[in-house]
Amino acid sequence: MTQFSFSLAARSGKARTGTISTPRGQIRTPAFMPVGTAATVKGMMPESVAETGADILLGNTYHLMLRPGAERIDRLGGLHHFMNWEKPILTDSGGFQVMSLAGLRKLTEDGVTFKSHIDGSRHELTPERSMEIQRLLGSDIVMAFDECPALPAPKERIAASMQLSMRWAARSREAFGDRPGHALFGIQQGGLEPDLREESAKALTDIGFEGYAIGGLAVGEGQEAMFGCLDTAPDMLPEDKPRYLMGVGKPDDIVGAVKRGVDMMDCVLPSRSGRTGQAWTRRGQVNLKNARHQDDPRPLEEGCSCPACRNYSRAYLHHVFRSNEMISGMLLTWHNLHYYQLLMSEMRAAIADDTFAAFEEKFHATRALGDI
Ligand code: PRF
Ligand code: ZN
Repeated sequence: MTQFSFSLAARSGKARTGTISTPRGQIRTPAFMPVGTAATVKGMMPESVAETGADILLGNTYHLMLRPGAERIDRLGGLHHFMNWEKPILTDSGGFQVMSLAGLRKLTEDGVTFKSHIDGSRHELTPERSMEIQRLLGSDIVMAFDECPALPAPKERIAASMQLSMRWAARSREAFGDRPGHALFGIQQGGLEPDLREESAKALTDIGFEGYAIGGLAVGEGQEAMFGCLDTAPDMLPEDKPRYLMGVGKPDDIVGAVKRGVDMMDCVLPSRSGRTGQAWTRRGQVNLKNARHQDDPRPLEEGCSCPACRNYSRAYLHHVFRSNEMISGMLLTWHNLHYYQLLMSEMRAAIADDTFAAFEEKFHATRALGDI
């Protein structure tokens, strides 16, 4: 059986391209993971998600433990079978979602207790329970249980939270055990403080993980501050392991992160904005809600091979959005995920050719032209 492994094929500056191999298939890096929170990428059939070029999806411990329940998914054959996605799945560990979604929360050394945002019922998550849930789901890449403090926060608060996350990382490693073909990723924390990021990276590498995530960013600090942190944070993590920037981002965030040595990312943006009439193209963001599209027979993006652009006009996409038709979110989500995956494949090719700087220049020049 294929074990979990990562091999780097090429670099261009700090940008890297390679392949993660798992028993469920290969993940080409840099990789973008569409978000399938509730065992579905909203508005897309899984085969369509695969057609956009996605090699891996992200699922959520928090949502699935509350509904339909991890034990139930296990009895029904695991998350891959349940949602009809046989390629790799990475699951987030739950702590971040508890902090952003749950009602009434209590954080202790042991873990976090909280009230469900769905029905108000009480639940507990600890590193051990998070590892158990992610095992029941059948996740291929399991994330360590961590805490992500809201920024800005005083440095002492960020330091204490990071140190708690590092103790939880050690408990996650212990509870995960030995599971050939499955990987456990540690999560670096430490806010925007380089010395705390260093301390966190050292704690994680001492424990030892199959991959390393950069957590605690894209929480409202802005792109400049995030890039400032990413100028050094990826270099603190082992070179021979995948680096995953959690919850990022817009297309220009993704290009900037890859430039700084990030290999994997996930974000709800392409799917969520598809449901609110927002499209992402080479020329930047397009709002299909805008009346300027109502008589426009042209496709959303000239030259795009996705079904929304091949078969429909801007006028139609505008009409179905205005009419609240389900196909609106379906078509725009498809286009957005297609564009994100195209962006990733172009970056992989540019890194392989060692022309990433030229790619980046063209990426920004095309966006500067604006829509139309
Ligand atoms: N930790 C976890 N999940 C996350 C984050 C984190 O810090 C972020 C931060 N952008 C998104 N998702 N476990
Ligand atoms: Zn398209």
